[in-house]
Amino acid sequence: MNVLTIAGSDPSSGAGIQGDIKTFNAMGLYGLTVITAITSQNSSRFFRSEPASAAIIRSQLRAVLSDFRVEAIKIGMVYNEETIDVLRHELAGTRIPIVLDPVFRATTGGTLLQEGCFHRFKRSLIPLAHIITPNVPEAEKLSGIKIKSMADARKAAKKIVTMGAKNVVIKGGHMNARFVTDLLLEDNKFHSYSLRRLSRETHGGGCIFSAALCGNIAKGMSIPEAVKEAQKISFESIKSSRKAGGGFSIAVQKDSDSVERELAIAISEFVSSTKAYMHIPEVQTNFVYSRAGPMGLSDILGIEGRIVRTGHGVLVSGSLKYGASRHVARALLEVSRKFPATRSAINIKYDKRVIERAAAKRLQVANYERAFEPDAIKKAEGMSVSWGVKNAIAKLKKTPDLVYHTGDIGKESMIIIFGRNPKDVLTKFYKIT
Ligand code: PXL
Repeated sequence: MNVLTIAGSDPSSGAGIQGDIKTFNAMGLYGLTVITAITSQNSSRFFRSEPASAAIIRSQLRAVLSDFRVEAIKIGMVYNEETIDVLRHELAGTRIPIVLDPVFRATTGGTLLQEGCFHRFKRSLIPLAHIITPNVPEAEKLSGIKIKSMADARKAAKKIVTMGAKNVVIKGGHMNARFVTDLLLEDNKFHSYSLRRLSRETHGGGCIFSAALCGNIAKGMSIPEAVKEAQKISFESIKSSRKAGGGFSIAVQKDSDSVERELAIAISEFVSSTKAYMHIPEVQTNFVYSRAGPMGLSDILGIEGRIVRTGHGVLVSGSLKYGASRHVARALLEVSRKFPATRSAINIKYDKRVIERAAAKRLQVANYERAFEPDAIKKAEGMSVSWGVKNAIAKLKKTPDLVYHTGDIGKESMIIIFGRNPKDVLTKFYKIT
């Protein structure tokens, strides 16, 4: 899954482009970049910055957007008028959700947005934002409201929405309280999320929040869920910040759960494959990956939703959750009971040629007949797959690569591909399709 950050270069690698790439990487996302400016700073001082020209910014944007499918965009440092105009011009009307991080000053004091273009920033960029992520001083500057309480923050959030941002989250890090409370205004409803305050000031924490939010939106989370998870990610990275230089500690992104990362990477590869759409069944596709030694469905990560066919393409509808898949996960659970190294699976449309190719490539193929399924099993919700797969693999000595059935009245025929991990499953998918 691809995401794009449009931001400034930070040579200390805590914030800006470099920080965002690290955040995206840690989340299992592929991060594209458009550099708007080069700053010169370290962990204690901000020296200077130079903007990139409008022409090279425009060209970078067109280069990435004409080639990669981008699921979400983050905008950070824009610095000057020319950049604002290019972004406005190139991104107006895009359907890609934009997370706008209104950064005006660096942690170490440098200017990230020239004073003279504040109004242009408001007028041109805020209306592009699917969500805008100011901290308290930024929200005060945008709204003109002094924020001393949650009531003030609510007023400021409402004011910012009237400027054209669809949603707004005001980060509570700069308010003095034992807890940091982020306030979200989504669809006219307020939500707040609190975490214990950490007693350290870091460089990069704000960038991690907006990049993680962008990544979560790309993964299909709802706005409230994406904000809550982004708060957790930035909390964890501030907690594990390191004093890499002589000044501020630098926030360190913690790798997401490797099960989640590997599955997210494989799903994005699958949906980018030009032939995926031909193999999506009527009931659509799920792709699952289990923790080692699963005890039940809650140990199996899958898409809460499906990979769906859209004409000659596919897209992921829904985000990754443990326990989200019932059908493919139950099949995997059955196989992993007997063959514990098998931890991932995907279901695809039944096609006789696929089975023949799998056999020709000497893959281990097993099948069952749904017509032979006992009535008691048919009646018990969700038991059919377990029964079928268990029967199909009962006599196998080697772990199955594919299990299929040819359907029954009202039951679509189906192939499930199994593997050690999502990459292994994809390799088999390519081999046989
Ligand atoms: O965190 C805001 C930010 C964004 N972009 C760049 C920065 C900073 C903070 O220092 O340097 C380039």
